[in-house]
Amino acid sequence: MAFDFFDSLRPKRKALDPDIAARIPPGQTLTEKWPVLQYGGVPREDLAKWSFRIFGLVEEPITLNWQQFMALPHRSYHNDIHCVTHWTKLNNDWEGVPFEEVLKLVKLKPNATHVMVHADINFTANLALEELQRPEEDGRSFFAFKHSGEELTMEHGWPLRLVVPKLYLWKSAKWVRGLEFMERDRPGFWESYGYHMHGDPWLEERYG
Ligand SMILES: Nc1nc2c(c(=O)[nH]1)N[C@H]1C(S)=C(S)[C@@H](COP(=O)(O)O)O[C@H]1N2
Ligand SMILES: [Mo]
Repeated sequence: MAFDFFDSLRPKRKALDPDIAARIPPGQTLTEKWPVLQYGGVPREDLAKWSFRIFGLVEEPITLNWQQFMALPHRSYHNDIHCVTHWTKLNNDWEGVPFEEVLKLVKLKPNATHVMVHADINFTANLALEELQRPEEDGRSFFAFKHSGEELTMEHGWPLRLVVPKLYLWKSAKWVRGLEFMERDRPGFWESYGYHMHGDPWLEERYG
């Protein structure tokens, strides 16, 4: 092929370390920054009025206030996040409440198989219960309140967001306010606009 002068001027993409490359799902590009994405505005949360509701197919629905939620056990997590808009951000350090600790607060009815995550402002995301109960090595879901040692910023979900590390980030509802247990899958907000019901970045489950 002839020497392409213009091509020779383009910055060459640095070859990625194979260990890093193996962590980038198909169709994704690395970002160092953390883009902010949501439908609509950033809610003004008020911790004094904040509540977290667990309802649907549970024996006894419960509502926790902020103090009660924060009294649950905390853990740190390290993971990579993948947005359906093609960016991947590696090595996120989080502090959060394990999903399984929240699940312990209720007794599920035997027909509960799916969860609708409810968040401000009128945001929902659907998940299979199974997805939230993956083994530790597969990446556990959690309710994050810190990133990089700092409280979440308002745009990234302060005071609390869900993090579902194995799925595209749209499932990781910011400003999360509750869980509704269901007997079948139902589309959440983005899913009702054509996003995939599951959303595995490794399978490129972007649109349904
Ligand atoms: N409450 C709420 N959570 C949300 C959304 C939203 O519109 N509302 N958007 C989702 C989408 S589409 C993405 S890509 C991620 C973006 O998270 P980030 O802004 O922290 O990068 O948040 C998800 N969580
Ligand atoms: Mo998104």
